[in-house]
Parts: sequence; C-alpha cells; structure tokens
Amino acid sequence: MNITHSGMTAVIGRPNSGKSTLINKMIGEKAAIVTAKPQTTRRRLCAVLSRGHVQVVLQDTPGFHKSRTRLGDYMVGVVKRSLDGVDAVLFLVEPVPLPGDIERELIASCRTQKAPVILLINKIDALPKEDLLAVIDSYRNEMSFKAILPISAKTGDGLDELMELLLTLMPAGQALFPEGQITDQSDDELLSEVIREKLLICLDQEIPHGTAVSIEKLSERPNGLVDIEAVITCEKESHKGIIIGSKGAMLKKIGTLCRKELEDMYSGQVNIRLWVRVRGKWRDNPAQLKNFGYY
Ligand SMILES: Nc1nc2c(ncn2[C@@H]2O[C@H](COP(=O)(O)OP(=O)(O)OP(=O)(O)O)[C@@H](O)[C@H]2O)c(=O)[nH]1
Ligand SMILES: [Mg+2]
Repeated sequence: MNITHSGMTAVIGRPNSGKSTLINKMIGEKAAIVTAKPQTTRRRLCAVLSRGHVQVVLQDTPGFHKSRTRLGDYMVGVVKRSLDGVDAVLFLVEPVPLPGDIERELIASCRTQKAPVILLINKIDALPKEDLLAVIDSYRNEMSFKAILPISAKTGDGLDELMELLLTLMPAGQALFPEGQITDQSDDELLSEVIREKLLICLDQEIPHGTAVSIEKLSERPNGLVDIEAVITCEKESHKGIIIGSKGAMLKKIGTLCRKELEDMYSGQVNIRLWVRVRGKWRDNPAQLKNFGYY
C-alpha cells in the first residue's frame, strides 16, 4: 500500500509502566522483550506500525529512573534523546493518582518540545473503575495533553481509540521503513534480547540487571537447524555460580526457555550453547558498554 503519511512516536514512562507491552500489542508481534522486572528495556528500538496509507514508527525506550551506573546514565540519555524531533509522544503512567518525581521530570521534558503528548493511563484492567477519575484528575492540570486515554496494554482495551488518534497526528511523508519490516533490530540484537529476557525471568534481584549478552555464532545448517552460541557476561564470580546453578541446572533452564521461543521465531530446530564469564563492574566501564552496544 502506498504510504502518504509517516512519523516517529516516542513511547516514554517509568520502568515497568508497560511501554514494551503496549508496542508489541499495537504491532501484533514481539518486537520488544517484556518482564515483570523494572529496567527491562535498555536501548531504543523502533517498531513499525502500518495502517492503510499511514506508517507510525514507535520508539520503545528504557524506563526513566534515577541512574546509579554509567549504563543507567546511557538509558536515561536514550529517553531524553528519544523526544528530539518526534511527531507524537505516548507517555505511559501507572494507574495511581500521584504523578511522582519521575513523571514530573518527564512532563518537564515534554513541555520543552513541540510534539503532541498523549497521556496513557495503563493497566486499567487492574484498577476498579471508580478509581479512574481520581487518576485522570491528578494529571489533568500538569500540562496540556493532546488527550488522556485510559488503556490496558495487556488486554488491548482503549487501543483502538489510541490508534485512531495517533494516525491523525502523522505528517505527510513517505514510508520510513520498507513494507513488511517490523523492527530496526538486527538478528543478533533480537536474539540477545530474548536471552536477556530469560535471564530476567529466571534470576532475582540485582543479578540479571548486571548481565549482558553477546552473540558469538548464529548460523543455519543446510538441513535448516540453527546453531547459536552466546556469552552471558555478569559482574561477579558469585553471580556466575548462580547463573550456572547446581550441576548447570539454571543455565540449562535458561537455555531451554530460549530454545523454545527461538524455535517458534525461526520456525525450525535450534541448537543453543551458552557460556558465562565475569567482567567486574562492566556497567561502569565505557569500553565494555560500547562493546555491548550501549552507546
Ligand atoms: N495488569 C497489567 N499489567 C501490565 C499491563 N501492561 C504491562 N503490564 C505488565 O507490567 C510489567 C512490565 O511491562 P513492560 O512492558 O516490560 O514495561 P516497560 O515499561 O517496558 O518496562 P521497562 O522496559 O523496564 O522500562 C509486565 O509484567 C507486564 O505484563 C497492563 O495493561 N495490565
Ligand atoms: Mg520495556
């Protein structure tokens, strides 16, 4: 279909507010990893939504937070830069009637740019209906939002109305991505994110946040079997022990979860081998951050 209107939309909000869930739901594919743990998303990624003659490029961003490491500084910088030159902003908030420090800081950043800001009160599936008005009221006077929409990124409630409004905000222009492309991530990036998602799901507290994944091998044999080799970097020997687990049980569990998802993704058999190595304080080391693509 001939695209006549196109634009960029930044999706921002505190960690865990549901940005990645929303983007996946809107495009109907898994472009971004989602977990119950905050600070899941680390990099900006684009997901492409095409409806009729309009193409909307949704930019997922890390959750805005008070950073404690250089990696955190990078993540916060990604959020700020994501607002530059966009055509619309989707600002997600938790369904609580109190803009916190994080929301106030994001509102201040939104005020300094021209694009319309749509406030999305997410997770209304988990909110008694009678409590919604108080949440809307608490945000109404914070700034002039283009709209305040209650939604559930999980169930899809309210997303038709959001989509309709968003499509009207895209300026005249050609397609920004070719037809059929749903994300700007490379195969290696998608793959390392899937592995990181499983680390976040399987491991507790600080351990998964101190991991990074690099893909050493991704190749397909003539019979279609996909071979993957990846290195998981963590920050301490003790963390390495926990990631590997007793007799390798944890690493096996992580590998199996990855394999199941990747076999769906590649529609074929996958052979995955994972290694774990330690790089102390890599999250504060500029060279290591660059190495992992966080720059
Ligand atoms: N009940 C409910 N849970 C939701 C909804 N949207 C997201 N979640 C849950 O909230 C958690 C965080 O979702 P994510 O999409 O990873 O949140 P995020 O804003 O991308 O988080 P970061 O990447 O850490 O900034 C997950 O457990 C989701 O299943 C919703 O509409 N309703
Ligand atoms: Mg996310």
